[in-house]
Amino acid sequence: MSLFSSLPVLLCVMTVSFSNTKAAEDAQKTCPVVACAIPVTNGTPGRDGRDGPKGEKGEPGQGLRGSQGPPGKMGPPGNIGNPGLPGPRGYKGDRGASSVQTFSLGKKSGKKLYVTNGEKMPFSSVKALCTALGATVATPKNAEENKAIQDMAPDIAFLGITDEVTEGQFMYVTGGRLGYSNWKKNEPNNHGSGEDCVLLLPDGLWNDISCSSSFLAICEFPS
Ligand code: FUC
Ligand code: CA
Repeated sequence: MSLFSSLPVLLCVMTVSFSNTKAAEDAQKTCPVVACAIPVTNGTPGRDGRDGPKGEKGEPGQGLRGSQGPPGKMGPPGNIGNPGLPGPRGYKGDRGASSVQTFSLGKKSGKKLYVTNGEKMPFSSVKALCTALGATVATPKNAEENKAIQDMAPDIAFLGITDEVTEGQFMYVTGGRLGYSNWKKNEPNNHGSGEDCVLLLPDGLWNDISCSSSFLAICEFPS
């Protein structure tokens, strides 16, 4: 094969190198050598164009509904509620120490200390009160102590003396027979259904009385 006969093939190959089909056709029309023996094939596809605008939202699908999702997060706390109803009444308070503190607790050397809460009560309660204080029921063992109790007592008071063990035989509740007494005239008389306890009257004299009657409680601490 001569160099001349191979030329049209080379030219045709050159024309199909254009980047678009229109340019290739034009080139084919203007090609000076039309007796091209080899048919020109289509070129490779061009690059993709840009994305088009977004389409409209589609209709809901017809498939099966999915399972329910988990519960959402807990919401914020609610507002504070209304005040509740009043509570039940409380228990009665104790007596407090004010009655004891009403009296001077200054204690002279060699003298008993007498204290009272100012309350009247049966003799059994007087004994219980004084025991609770670590004391005993006020009991004058001589005229001086009788006067000391008389001076501090704001009312008729029980003394720590009874004849509960043997009628007519008054003794100290702490034990022992009386070594001092200050009976009022015609006392003790064991009046009525019986009087086994002893009162210190405002004038300092004594009267026997029922132990279930209520009178002032006075306790004593030893000297
Ligand atoms: C006198 C006293 C009694 C009692 C009576 C009302 O008889 O001896 O204890 O107080 O009065
Ligand atoms: Ca009496």
